Amino acid sequence: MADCEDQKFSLMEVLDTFKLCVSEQKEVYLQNYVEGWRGLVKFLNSLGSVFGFISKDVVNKIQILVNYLNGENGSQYITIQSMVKYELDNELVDMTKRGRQPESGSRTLLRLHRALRWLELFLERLRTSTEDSKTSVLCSEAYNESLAKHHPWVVRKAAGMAFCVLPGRPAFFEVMNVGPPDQVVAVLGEAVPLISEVYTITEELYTQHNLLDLP
Ligand code: 1PX
Repeated sequence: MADCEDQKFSLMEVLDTFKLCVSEQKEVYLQNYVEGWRGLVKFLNSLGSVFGFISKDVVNKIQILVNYLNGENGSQYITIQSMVKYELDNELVDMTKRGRQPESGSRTLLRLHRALRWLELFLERLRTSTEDSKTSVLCSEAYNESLAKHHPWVVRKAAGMAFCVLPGRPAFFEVMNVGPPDQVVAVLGEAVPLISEVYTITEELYTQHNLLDLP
């Protein structure tokens, strides 16, 4: 029973995790970042097996990062800033094509980082949506503006098909588990700037080190 409860998504929980992500020095804690993504995976899983191929990819990427965090050089992976520095200083990142380091923390996090932009755009659209808005439309607009440009045709096609079976806005709000629609909108109003802050800090870090196109 307790396990079942553990699996239940709550937007508040994700919000709390993202709140803990950013340090006073504006560094991003990898542990909290990964926890935030774990929460989002719970949400995806509660939408049904059509989304399985997406959550599988996220779980795989979370696992790669967790392995670094728990590995012998875990102390270098406390923040994404320290991770990037450590991996670059030690030539642990494939910069132009995948080779000796195909699963560096930096390239793995970049995939989640791009997806975070999708999430930011999607949640903002959801926040300002009206009762008759279609989640599938909001979702694909956000996708086309962000992640889609990094995905090959076949992934875009599969994503588009998954969007079509998204529940409608009322059911979607229900799964978020925060109460009536006006409360969902209020929580989204809190969540979007937080996610946006984490996104911006990461984007600046990756821009500064010229890492936005890691293979
Ligand atoms: C309160 C609402 C919360 C909604 C939470 C939903 C979380 C969804 C998270 C989606 C994360 C997608 C991560 C994708 C990472 C990625 O780009 N991976 C690709 C590249 O990886 P590689 O290692 O090969 O370089 C990989 O090819 C991806 C495969 C899976 C397909 C990804 C489709 C992404 C669609 C995003 C929208 C999700 C819609 C969820 C509906 C709520």
